[in-house]
Amino acid sequence: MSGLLDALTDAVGERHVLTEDDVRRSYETDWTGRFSGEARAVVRPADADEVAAVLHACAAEGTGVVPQGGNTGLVGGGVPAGGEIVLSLVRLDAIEKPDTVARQVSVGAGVPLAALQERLRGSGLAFAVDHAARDTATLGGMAATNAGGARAVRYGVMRHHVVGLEAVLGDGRRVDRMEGLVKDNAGYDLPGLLVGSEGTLGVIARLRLSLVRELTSRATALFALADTAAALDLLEGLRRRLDSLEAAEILYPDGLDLVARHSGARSPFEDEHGAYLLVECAADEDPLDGLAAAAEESTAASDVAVAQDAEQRRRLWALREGHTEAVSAEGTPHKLDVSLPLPRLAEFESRVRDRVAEASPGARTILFGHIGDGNLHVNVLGPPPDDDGPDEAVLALVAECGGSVSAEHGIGQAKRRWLSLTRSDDEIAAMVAIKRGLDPEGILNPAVLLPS
Ligand code: 2HG
Ligand code: ZN
Repeated sequence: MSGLLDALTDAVGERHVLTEDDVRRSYETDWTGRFSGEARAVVRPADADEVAAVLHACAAEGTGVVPQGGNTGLVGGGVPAGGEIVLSLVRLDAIEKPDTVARQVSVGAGVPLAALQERLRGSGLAFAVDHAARDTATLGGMAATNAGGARAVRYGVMRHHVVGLEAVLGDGRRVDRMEGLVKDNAGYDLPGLLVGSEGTLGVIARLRLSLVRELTSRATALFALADTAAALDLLEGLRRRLDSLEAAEILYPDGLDLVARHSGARSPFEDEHGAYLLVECAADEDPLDGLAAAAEESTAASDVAVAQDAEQRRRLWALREGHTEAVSAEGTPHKLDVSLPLPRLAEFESRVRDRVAEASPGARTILFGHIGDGNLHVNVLGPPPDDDGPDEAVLALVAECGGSVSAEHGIGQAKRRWLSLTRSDDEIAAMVAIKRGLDPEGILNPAVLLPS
């Protein structure tokens, strides 16, 4: 053990090898509190060379390495299962000068999303992917998990905005594709392979990201609806008419009650409704008239609250973004982040609560999510963290409905058992072959994603 610690100290310096119990603790448990394991040490390299030195030291000892960004993950993908080294990327926090012609920027893997947003504000350029954990989630972690978020309905997910990256593979070899070539068909897309690989193939040290135009006018509205089918109906009309549609988020009354209880944020409607659709449009010119006209054309909504200023917009978003914290304030949730084909989404929503109740009588099932992408967040409260019953019930229904067991959070430790529900044996065998090719010693995130 001391041989490994000495080698890690040589690699990153004594100050950045953390071994004290209380210092390690915040790196050892994921945001949900459901996944936790003891790390042998937490190491914090400063650049790709130091990352490579850490991997080399761990490979020599056969010790697993868990890459970690801001530790906002929700599936145990960035915390140890027990005995690994946590490789924290937070010191790789440089943001280079954006290239305004290419509309690209190079960033260190440890840059928090909000830091990039702040740096770009007012520049005419913006980063397309956004989500509620923006203050802490790092761009490296977002790339490693192929994060989605609320604007995917317009811009797609992380994968669509990573032009290149610099990474160290499990066997110490390097991938360095930071030139920002939009067109580069010289062989396999190695950066593309690393995006979404959850730290199992390589450690991302830097990223070359594409940017979009900064849009300064926004219109936000919350629609009250009878049910999920009506929300999809309204969404269809809005998409047909509005190029400016940037977010379409579904909420339900029990989730809103929880948010009200824990944050005080209240629904703008007096009556309770079966479902709510939060919609945001962004454009150069004020998109409000277009949104209002499209809404009027639809007969799906029972009521609507339109934000008149930035404060009202913030309040509507607080109803949506307050869900994760409100759920966790009630206990340790089982988080099932799932994707459904849109034509089956309403059916899934109408059946999932009963399925959970059959598996875990008395459990509470809170739903919300990015309906425009067919992405629902199913949060189950009540069953103990180590009871897999509700997870099994939800994911089996997802498979029956033709969906995916992970939409945007990844497989992590949480859903490893169920990868085969939505991936064939041949596909998993191909993934295992890639893993063996890039990480032959199996040291990278060994408890995550693939079957053991
Ligand atoms: C969100 O959309 C995040 O807010 C978290 O993906 C979802 O807490 C969750 O289940
Ligand atoms: Zn989400």
